[in-house]
Formats: sequence, structure tokens, C-alpha cells
Amino acid sequence: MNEQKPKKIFLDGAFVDEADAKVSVFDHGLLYGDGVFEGIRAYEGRVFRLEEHLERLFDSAKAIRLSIPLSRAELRSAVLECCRRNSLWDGYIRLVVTRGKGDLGLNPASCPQPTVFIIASAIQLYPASVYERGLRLHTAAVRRVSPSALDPAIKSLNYLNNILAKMEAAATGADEALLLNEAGYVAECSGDNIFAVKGGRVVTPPISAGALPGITRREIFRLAQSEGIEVAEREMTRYDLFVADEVFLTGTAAEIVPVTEIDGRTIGTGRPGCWTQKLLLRFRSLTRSTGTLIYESGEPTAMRAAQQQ
Ligand code: PXG
Repeated sequence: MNEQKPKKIFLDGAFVDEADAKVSVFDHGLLYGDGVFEGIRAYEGRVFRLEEHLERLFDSAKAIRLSIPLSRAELRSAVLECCRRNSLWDGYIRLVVTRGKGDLGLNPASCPQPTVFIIASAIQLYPASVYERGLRLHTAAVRRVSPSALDPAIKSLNYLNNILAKMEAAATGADEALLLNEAGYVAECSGDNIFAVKGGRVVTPPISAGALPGITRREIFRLAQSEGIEVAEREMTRYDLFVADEVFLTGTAAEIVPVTEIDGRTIGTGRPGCWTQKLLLRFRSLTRSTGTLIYESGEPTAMRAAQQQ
């Protein structure tokens, strides 16, 4: 936990001190991982792609037949108010909806009221050195959950598959895990989507291969298009990654991060590639110039100064 002043948490319609922000041990989000969430970023007083995150949250909830007890407009207001109550300028917003408190036993029918909470906090970022040296990936033996079991397009509270893969990678000294689907094709990493660049073309696995429909991933399609770069979604094997000129990962927390080694193979020159760097620069200028304003007047100067201390 960080040492900053106690946070105000949005919990079931009210703002409470973090010490009082408690969820029942009978909450099915905890007991069974029955729920959905979003990880959202705020940059310089604006929430990046808030509408897309809300849309994905409602889609995830619909897919698991979870009825969110707030409208989209109410949830949007709650997110922005939570940022204001915590004087958030740059940071991370975690929006969680669980099945709620119920009896022991899987049956969601015993949970009358979903639990909704929002945390607006500081974000733990990769150190700057990672963007200079690039990440090392290790292919996990654990495969991405099949869409026939639990569709990976649902951003659910079930991350055990990803956590086990991440632990495997860490045990080999790698930074991140590469996950393949059951057919052996590349799906994504434990908390990021994956892209390869070869001959000036950008390629990424389709959602059907087991990738989360990432908000940052979608941004790459837009940015590449505006740069006149071709982007294709197609089935990829590890071979496609090994022989790529560049590989990079995308995610809300990581933004766009270069990969320079996979399973002992050096990728490209072994240094972050020029397309990766170009896209990262474009992405960073986008995140600082778009988004839903948290503070009506942009931002009071005094608060901005305080945040930057
Ligand atoms: N794949 C998986 C499995 C993810 O969990 C992404 C791809 C990238 O999607 P976005 O929409 O972020 O571009 C994710 C994102 C967290 C946290 O707190 C997790 C994510 C994002 C932000 C925070 O662990 N996962």
C-alpha cells in the first residue's frame, strides 16, 4: 500500500474511506471470481477512452448475465466523481462489479445485489528502463482459456490462468508470459495484447485466437491507419514472433512496450524497434490530448502544482 493520504472509495453508491471500504467474505466475486472489471487510466486530468471502457464492462457483464445496478451514465458520473474526491490528475482507476453477497454455493441466484466499487489510485508502471531495453518473454506451458470454456473476451475476475502463466515466466527470469491458445497459436500475454512488425506491416492475433479486445490494441489500429501502416489480424505462431523485425505489447498499464527477447531468441536488432517507438510517441501525445475531463475547468492550477510535487 502506498503512504499517501487515505483514499475515498466508491462502494455501492456511496464514497467511503478506504479503511471502511470492505466487501463481505460471502461476496461471490471473492468466493468464485464471479464478476467483471475494468482498468482505466487518467492522464493530465482526463480519463482516457472512458466510453470504450464502460462499453466493454457492460458487454462483459452481459456475457455473464450480470445486471449492473447502475446505468452507464451513473457509472460514468461515479468514475469521474471518484477521481475528483481523490484529486486524481494522473493515475489508475479500477472499476469492479461482482455478483454480490450470497450463500455458499455457486448459484448466483442467491446474490440479490451486485457489488460495485471504484478505486482511483496511483499506478505502478514499468520502469523507464523497460522501454529502453525491451521486455523478455517466456512462453508459458499453461494455455489461454478456450472460448469454449470461458471466452477470453470477457474481462472477468478470473485471472488465475494469466497468473499461473506469469509465475512460470517469472520462474525463468523473464518479464512477461506469452500465452498460446489450445491450438498452439499466439493469443496474448498475461495482461497485454501482442503485435509483431515485419516488413513495415503490423500483425496481431484476432480476438477469436484468445485475445482480450484491448482498448490500447484498438488504438494501435487507429494510429497505424493514420500513419498509413497496414495492420492485419491473423493467426500467428511463435515463429511469426521469432522472425519479426519488432514485437511490442499493448495495455492500459504498459501502454506500448517493446519486446526484445522471446524464449532465448533475440527479436530484430535486440533493441526497441522504430515503429514501436513511433507508435508509443503517437500514443503518448494522444493520451495527453484526448479524454473525458475530470475537472470542469480543466484543472485548478494549485492542485496541479500539488500533484506534481
Ligand atoms: N489482455 C489481458 C488479459 C488484459 O488483462 C489487456 C490484454 C490489454 O487491454 P487494455 O484494454 O488495457 O488495452 C489486458 C488489460 C490490472 C490491469 O490492474 C489489467 C489490465 C489493464 C489494466 C490494469 O491488472 N489488463
